Amino acid sequence: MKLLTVSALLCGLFALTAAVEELEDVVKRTSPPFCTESSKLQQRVFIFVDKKLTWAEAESNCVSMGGHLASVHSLATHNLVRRLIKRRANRNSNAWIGGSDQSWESVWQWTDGTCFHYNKWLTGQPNNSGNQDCLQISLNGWEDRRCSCRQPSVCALVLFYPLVR
Ligand SMILES: [Ca+2]
Ligand SMILES: [Ca+2]
Repeated sequence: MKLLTVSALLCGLFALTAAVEELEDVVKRTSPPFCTESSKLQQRVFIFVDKKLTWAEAESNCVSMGGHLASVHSLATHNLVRRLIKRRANRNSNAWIGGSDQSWESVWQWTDGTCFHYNKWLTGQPNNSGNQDCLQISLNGWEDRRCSCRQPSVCALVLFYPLVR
């Protein structure tokens, strides 16, 4: 019921971009200095964008909706995003999510500022082949890919911040 209500609300807001998706109870505790820890206190909604964009264009598109490319902090979230892609794309499409090592090679960061603790790299990845700095979520895991490639993407919008006393 909650999902339907939220979906209806967000569909109204973001009908141009994509269908609104799954809710996830996630994460956020402030933890200086470089990244923010996740917690179960935050709700996010994931949106599949079936337009072929570069990684930077995809992030800008997410920001224009008030979010970022999705960060993924658990196998459960990875699986949730994969289910979303399968359902919305009607195929097992690859997609951009919010990780990159553009700032420092081999130091992966999420565009939403959360800490990059969890990963689901496929065997042999990331390999930086031909200078690959952006994170693609593939069917069974993650790969680094050239940021200029164009493909669908997954945004995440924070719906709820708990009150901090
Ligand atoms: Ca790289
Ligand atoms: Ca690669």
